[in-house]
Amino acid sequence: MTDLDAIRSDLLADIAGAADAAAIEAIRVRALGKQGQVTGLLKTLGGMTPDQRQAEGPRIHALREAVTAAIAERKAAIEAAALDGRLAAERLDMGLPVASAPQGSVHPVSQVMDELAEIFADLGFAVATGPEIEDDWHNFTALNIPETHPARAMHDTFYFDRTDDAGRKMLLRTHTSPVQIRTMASQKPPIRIIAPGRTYRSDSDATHTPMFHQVEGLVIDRGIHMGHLKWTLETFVKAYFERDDIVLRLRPSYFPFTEPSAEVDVGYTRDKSGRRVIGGAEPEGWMELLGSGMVHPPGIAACGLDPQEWQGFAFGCGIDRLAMLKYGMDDLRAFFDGDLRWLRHYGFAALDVPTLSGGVGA
Ligand code: 2U9
Repeated sequence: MTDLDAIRSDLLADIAGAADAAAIEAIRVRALGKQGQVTGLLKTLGGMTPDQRQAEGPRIHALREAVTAAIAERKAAIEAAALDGRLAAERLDMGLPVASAPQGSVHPVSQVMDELAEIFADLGFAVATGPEIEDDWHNFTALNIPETHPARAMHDTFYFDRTDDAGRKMLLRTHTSPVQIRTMASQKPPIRIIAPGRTYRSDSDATHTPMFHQVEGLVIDRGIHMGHLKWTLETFVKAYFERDDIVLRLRPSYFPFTEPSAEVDVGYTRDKSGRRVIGGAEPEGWMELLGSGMVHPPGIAACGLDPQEWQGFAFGCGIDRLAMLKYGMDDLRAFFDGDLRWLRHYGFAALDVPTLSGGVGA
């Protein structure tokens, strides 16, 4: 065996035996570094005669290539083994059962609020919020509700026994309308918002609770008329009840903040067992669902807008009632009792896709 053959087999054996990245790097420096063994051999070529160089050159270069290739191969094998080791050690078993069953459920009111936000987002409405502790100017005066209105009475509204810095009486908001007042005062039209949230009135029986949930909507834009109001409500009710054969009936009504105003009824039919079902092209009766109207022009002017240029419509309804009609609960009070059996029955899993029957026995 020549010297070169001996050097080659020693180096290749060392490379094959290298256990980790540091060992392989040490061999690379020893063989191919500036002072390395193979580099030294390459340097000897310069001092050789042309004949010697012709004979030795290819052999030394072949040695360098063999050592370089063996180092690269061993290095890749060491890195792959290290990665395999890490993958095995750090393995996450995604199929492992969770330590316990998922806890809790989404309350139907939260579910319906999500549905409302989604339906109205598709129609270009943003969700607006405001304080639940209000002053009587935002809750009543700005909405054209006079001092003598019964809703302002102590036995209908929860007042605090203090006033705010401007001397206004503080109260728990009786509707979400103050959110619309605040939005009109702080945003330039066009405005398209819904205001869902908690509201409070001194009321308590099977269909009224002191705290309940409302959603109100407001659109302010140029050229708005009752056709926009009717189309928007029809589109909403169809999307919410997930059927196209919905017939709405608008009845003249009165609200201090809208003129003209209309109660909106939805047509119902009956199923085989005689239960009322919302929808059907030929209604057998009507259920009151929403209040609505064109925003009273003086109200638009009070928010600093020219009512000749800007018009609007508004609507409102109870979220709890919407939930009851869609998901079949019959006692409003149970919504707020915190009874786990009720919540398990009517609640929704966090990732549930809302459907007509999703809340029942889900
Ligand atoms: C502004 C202008 C107009 C909001 C409206 C209703 C009709 C309505 C209640 C009925 C019973 C909800 O469930 S309920 O408590 N609401 O019928 N709300 S129009 O109109 C507004 C609000 C704000 C500035």
